[in-house]
Amino acid sequence: MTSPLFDITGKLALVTGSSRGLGLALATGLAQAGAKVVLHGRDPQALTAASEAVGRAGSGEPAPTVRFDVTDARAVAENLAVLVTEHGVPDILVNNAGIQRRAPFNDFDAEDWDAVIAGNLSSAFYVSRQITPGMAERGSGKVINIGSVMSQLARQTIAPYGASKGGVLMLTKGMAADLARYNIQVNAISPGYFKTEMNTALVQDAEFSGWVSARTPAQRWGLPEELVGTLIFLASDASAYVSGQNIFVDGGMTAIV
Ligand code: GCO
Repeated sequence: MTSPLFDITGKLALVTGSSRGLGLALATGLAQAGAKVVLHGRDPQALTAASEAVGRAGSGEPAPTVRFDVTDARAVAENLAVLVTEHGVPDILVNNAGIQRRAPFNDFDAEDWDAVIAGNLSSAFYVSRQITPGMAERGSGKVINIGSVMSQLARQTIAPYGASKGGVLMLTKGMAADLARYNIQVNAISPGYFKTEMNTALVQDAEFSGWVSARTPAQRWGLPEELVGTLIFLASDASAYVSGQNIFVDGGMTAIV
């Protein structure tokens, strides 16, 4: 018997970057919990497949989709205005969209930096800024920003990514500071190492995969569906007095040296 505190039946959710990877797993979990999930992506084929898969996981009907570049503030504003007109103001916003670029620091150029900051940090600002005023007007809302163990840790070749994910945690706290008074809770989930497309090269690298298992107390990569429980907590009334917080879902990685 699930406590009604965790009930998100009928809630409207928007998950950015949900045509594949962690975003698709998060969207599927919300649909399985009874939410009406709007999917977002840029690849029309991936989005169509995701719409059908999430539909099967939830209501049976293909999930609604929106397609725009989260790094283009105007496109975000225009497309989310249409979403709100068609579906209403989301109850749950998951800022998941993000990219990864890996290179030694001295090999990054301004374009790489700008792309990673825009894709991982500015995108969360652009999308939230279009949705939270409507949440404030309604007097309720849940924003979950997706951080990373790299919000707190660093490793070679991903300095821009870590900077962007560190910014996501401080954006989370800043949004919580301004929005909690409107009964909008803003929190973050920070995944550890998960087997997703973004990490395919790492999973296939036996040495790196061995390092992940040795560095993680759970001694394994995470499975995308293992993020869903934390998401439902932060997306439901169970977290009504939780704001500005970050939860690492990382098999214990950030708890140890
Ligand atoms: C990397 C990985 C990591 C993790 C992600 C977990 O290159 O080390 O992409 O960044 O997958 O950050 O949250």
